[in-house]
Amino acid sequence: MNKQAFTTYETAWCPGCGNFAIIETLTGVLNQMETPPHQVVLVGGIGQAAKTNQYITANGFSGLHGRALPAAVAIKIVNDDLTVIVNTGDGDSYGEGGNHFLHNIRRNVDITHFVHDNQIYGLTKGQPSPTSDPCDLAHKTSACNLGATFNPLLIAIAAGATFVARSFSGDKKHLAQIMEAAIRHPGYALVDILQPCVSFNKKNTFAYYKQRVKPLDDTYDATNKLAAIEKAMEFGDTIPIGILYQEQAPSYAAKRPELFDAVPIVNKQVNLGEVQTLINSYI
Ligand SMILES: Cc1ncc(C[n+]2csc(CCOP(=O)(O)OP(=O)(O)O)c2C)c(N)n1
Ligand code: SF4
Ligand SMILES: [Mg+2]
Repeated sequence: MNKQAFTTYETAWCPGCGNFAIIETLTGVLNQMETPPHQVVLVGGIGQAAKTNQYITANGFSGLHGRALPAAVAIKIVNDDLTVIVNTGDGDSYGEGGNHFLHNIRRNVDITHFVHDNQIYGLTKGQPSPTSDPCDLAHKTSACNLGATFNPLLIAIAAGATFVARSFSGDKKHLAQIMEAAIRHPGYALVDILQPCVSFNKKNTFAYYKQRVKPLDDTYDATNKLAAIEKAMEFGDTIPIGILYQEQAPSYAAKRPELFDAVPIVNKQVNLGEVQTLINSYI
C-alpha cells in the first residue's frame, strides 16, 4: 500500500496547539500499519480534538457532544471489518460523555479511544473540564476545579478497561508506540494523551509536562491491576506515561458471535417481507 495513503488537510487549530503532534503521529502510525483508509473510521464528538476526523483522509463521523463512544461502538458492531478510532477531548469524553465512558468500557468493544487531554474546554475558550487541576486560587493562571479532579485512568481501570495508557503529545516516538499498541489491542483501549492548549491553558504547558512526564520503566508489570491502580493515582510532580494496565479478556465480539459472524451486519441480506411482518405486529 502507498505509505502516504493517510494524509492531513489544513486545520483550524491555533499555531503551537498540542493537537498537531497527535494528528501527525496518528497518520504516521496508520500509514505504518498499512490498513487501507477505506477500512478506517475516525469518530469524534464536539470540540477542538473532536475535529481530528475532519482533517485526515479516512472515513469520519462527528457525533453530538459527549456521544462519540456510542457512535463508534455502533459502527464497530455493524461492520466488524472496520478499524474504529475515537479522537476527542477530555470534556467530550469524561464530562458530557461521562456516562458513555463508564458503560462502554464495560462492554469491551474492540475500538480505540484517544483522548486529547488539554485539561480544559478549548473550543469554548477555556472553562474547566473534569481533568482540570484542583484550584489554587492564590496562583490561578487557568480554569481549575473547585470540586474533585476526575482521574480517567483510575476510573477506567476500576470500570474494567482492558487497555489503559497515557502518553504526551510532546513525545511523538512514545506516542506512536502507544497508539499502535492501542489499535492492535483486541478490545476497548483508552489512551489519555497530554495535549497542551497553548491559547487557554497557561498552567499545563509543554514545559510543565516535559518536566514531569516519566516513562514507565522496563520492570513495570502492566498485568498487575493493583500496581496499575496505584500508578494511576500518581499525577503531580511526576506523571507516569506508558501502558499502565493491559489484560487479555473476551471482547464484545467474542461474547456475541451471532453479531460478528463471517458476514458483517452491514452486508447481510434484508428480507423486507420479514421487516413488514415485524412492523405489522406493532400496529
Ligand atoms: C450539548 C452541548 N453542550 C455544550 C456544548 C458547547 N461545547 C462545545 S465544545 C465544548 C467543550 C469541549 O471540550 P473538550 O471536549 O475538552 O475539547 P477541546 O475543545 O478542549 O479539544 C463545549 C462545552 C455543545 N456543543 N453541546
Ligand atoms: S484553543 Fe487550545 S486546543 Fe483549541 S486549537 Fe487552540 S491551542 Fe488547540
Ligand atoms: Mg479539552
